[in-house]
Amino acid sequence: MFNTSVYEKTSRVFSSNVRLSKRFLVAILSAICIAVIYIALLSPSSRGWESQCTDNRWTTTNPAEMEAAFLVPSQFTFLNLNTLNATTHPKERREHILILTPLKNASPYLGRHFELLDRLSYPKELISIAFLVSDTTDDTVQMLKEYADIFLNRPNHADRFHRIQVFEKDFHYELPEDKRHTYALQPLRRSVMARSRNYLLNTALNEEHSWVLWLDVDIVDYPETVLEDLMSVNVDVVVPNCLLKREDGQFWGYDKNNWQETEESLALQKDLDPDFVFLEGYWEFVTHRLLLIDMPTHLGKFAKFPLDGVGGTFTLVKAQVHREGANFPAYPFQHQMETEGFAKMAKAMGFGVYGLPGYMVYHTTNSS
Ligand SMILES: Nc1nc2c(ncn2[C@@H]2O[C@H](COP(=O)(O)OP(=O)(O)OP(=O)(O)O)[C@@H](O)[C@H]2O)c(=O)[nH]1
Ligand SMILES: [Mg+2]
Repeated sequence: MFNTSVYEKTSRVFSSNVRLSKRFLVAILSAICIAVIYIALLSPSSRGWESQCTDNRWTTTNPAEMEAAFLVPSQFTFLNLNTLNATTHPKERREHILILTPLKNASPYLGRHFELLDRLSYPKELISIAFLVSDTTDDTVQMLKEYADIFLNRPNHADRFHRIQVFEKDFHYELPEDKRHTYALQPLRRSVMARSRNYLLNTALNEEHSWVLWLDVDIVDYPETVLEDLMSVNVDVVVPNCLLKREDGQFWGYDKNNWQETEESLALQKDLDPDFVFLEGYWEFVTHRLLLIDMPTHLGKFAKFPLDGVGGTFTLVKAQVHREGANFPAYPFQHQMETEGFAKMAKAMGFGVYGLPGYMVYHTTNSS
């Protein structure tokens, strides 16, 4: 016989068990939700730290170290930028210079590059060096770490550079070595170089720097006093004459991106599409500009000529020029891109751009 009271009792116990396990389930689900929300909103990776860190080979991925690195206390800073100048007394006034070099597969040149930097007569404690390495397949980054280790840890403090930084940013731009100087590919190549230079500049320039030197890694000779010499010219942007030392001992003009507009070159530009990019040193299109390498060299080292375009092999810039916004256009600006576009931009902003045909620096020979 069916016992109703037992049934009722059992069903009461059963339903209270169901209520209990429902509560348990709700509790578990809530705990899971809270954990998920914590992970999604509060964990380090959600604050963009992981992506920032993994961007950089040298940065730890250990969460505790990341916390320590990024959880710095909030800060207040007051800086009087009015006193930050680039003057003709750079050593006395302790003016810092930032030497910037974009790099790609540069390991064969790094030894000589650091040897020349080491020889500079400008005080090392006023020199910061920064590299931007892109799309590299050789051991450039490893070598830079080793050089940085040497030059930052020398026993004598006066022999140590102030700072060495290496940044890596890939643009996935691959071009066969034999096509690098092909005319039709130059706007694309120059646009990638412009982006590299802008990344480097925007990452490395800080409130210490009065001067910026753009220096290609394959410049193989220049005078020890080059920084003081170029600073003494006291103009916003200045370039020496970059020649190529040939194996037979002769010298040829190398950096054709240092130039002055002429009446003919300006007339030519009037009828062209604004997006047409002028390139120097190509028979495919004659620009009629006056190149620094063709200017008189017998007037002395410091005879200066106004320029409208510069290259990046060896270019000294008062940091103020970059700070005020002149950078490297990755698009056609007044028919120019990258370093030549930078010169055009600096001129448009009212800065002075000059070249010294009698002051020589030398590019490596193994160039097309
Ligand atoms: N970041 C970056 N640097 C590059 C790239 N290509 C060249 N570089 C670096 O930019 C500087 C100038 O490049 P070069 O290849 O010497 O250019 P160039 O002097 O016009 O050409 P060469 O006659 O072959 O020397 C050097 O320091 C190179 O290592 C690139 O795609 N990305
Ligand atoms: Mg070169």
